[in-house]
Amino acid sequence: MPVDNEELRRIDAYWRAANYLSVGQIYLLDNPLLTEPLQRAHIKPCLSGHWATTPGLNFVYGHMNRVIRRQDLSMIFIAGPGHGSPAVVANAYLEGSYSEFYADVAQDEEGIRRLFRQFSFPGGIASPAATETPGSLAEGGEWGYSLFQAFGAVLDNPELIACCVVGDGEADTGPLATSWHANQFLNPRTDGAVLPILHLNGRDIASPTILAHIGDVGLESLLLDYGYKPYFVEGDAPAVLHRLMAETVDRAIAAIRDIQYQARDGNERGRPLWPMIVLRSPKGWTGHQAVDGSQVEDHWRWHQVPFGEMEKPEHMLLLELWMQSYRPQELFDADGRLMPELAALTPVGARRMGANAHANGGEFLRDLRLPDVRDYAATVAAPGGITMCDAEQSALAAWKTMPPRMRGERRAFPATELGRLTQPQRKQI
Ligand SMILES: Cc1ncc(C[n+]2csc(CCOP(=O)(O)OP(=O)(O)O)c2C)c(N)n1
Ligand SMILES: [Mg+2]
Repeated sequence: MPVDNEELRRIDAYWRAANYLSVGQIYLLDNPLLTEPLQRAHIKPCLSGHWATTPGLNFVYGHMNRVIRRQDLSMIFIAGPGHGSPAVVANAYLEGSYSEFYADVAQDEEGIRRLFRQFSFPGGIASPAATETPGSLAEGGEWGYSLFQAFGAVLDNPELIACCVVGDGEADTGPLATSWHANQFLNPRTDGAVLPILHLNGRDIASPTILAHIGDVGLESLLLDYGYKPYFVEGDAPAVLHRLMAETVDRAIAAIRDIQYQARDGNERGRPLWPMIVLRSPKGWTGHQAVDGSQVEDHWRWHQVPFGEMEKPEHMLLLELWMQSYRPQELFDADGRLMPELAALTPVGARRMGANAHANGGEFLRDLRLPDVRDYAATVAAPGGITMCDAEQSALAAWKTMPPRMRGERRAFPATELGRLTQPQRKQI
């Protein structure tokens, strides 16, 4: 479906709103709508948080909202760079799911003040995205597991799509580097899909990352060999990138649907090539290029809090100019409510990524009804194990096991199947 300019203009405004709320969470205690000139008393005494990954996460979230709304998708958002929690929280707030979970953080000026104050603050919320963040499965402070979590989430959930942002530094870790192979466990007939977004912002904290520096040709061959068709979205001019991203996301979702339709119609064509997106954007995008004469954009100085020492008037001015550059008066009305034309950009109800039941712990909880282990007590002379064969079948069907040595089919085995195998058969897989 073609993307019209008016829609892109509004997506850009939504992105600015998310960026504004993200900077505010890192810096502000008060004066949330900048209705008066910033003063030291409006700034947190101790600054913490991560900015540089945040504009990229906001960019992806806004574009996923667009495709969810248009195609009525069930999608969850997994942030590998979960240290960019200001983005995850800002988007849950903008779509309304945050205020539904936390009524005191309402969608008005006082709610924005509380949203800002609570971030990484005594008695408030953690600095990384965590399970307390609506729609967040990950404990985002721990780097490296996002992709594997995404694949786990879609097993046996044929309608679900997990959008998983992978940081390029994260991609250099052992757990993440091996998780690419998890697409081999997906059955497009019975499982959902993962849409990985490899976010190449060039660095982890300070060091250049491997995948950002092997060139597009090398990266494409690597990803193709892993079973992905990468679509590249690269640049730093927002207007250009919004169009490219919107068109690319549409193509990627169409490719996922094609793989699933073929498989579900019984027309599997061998191992599918799953779509993914490579997003190359600057680290610290939309912030200042330099502070005190030192480069910060696209630089490690942007990774956490780009500048402190807020008693310096020139730093106060930098912060004010930075936040005003998002033009908050165009984004929020005088009461602090998101402008209706921007609020209309989010999906509604359970389609909002912050409200999707698949990513909100507890909504799908059911007890695993296992037999009493004491019934299996036995005196053993050497270390042994407890049989799972008699556990209730429905509990075992949900329990997936990936045997480490696989000579046969590459897939996740329900424990029910493993339970039926004889010892020699188990050795075969
Ligand atoms: C297992 C683990 N090791 C180290 C860290 C510390 N850490 C936090 S963010 C970060 C760099 C992240 O780089 P990248 O994935 O490229 O994300 P970016 O911020 O560049 O988007 C590191 C090393 C961590 N959170 N978890
Ligand atoms: Mg990075």
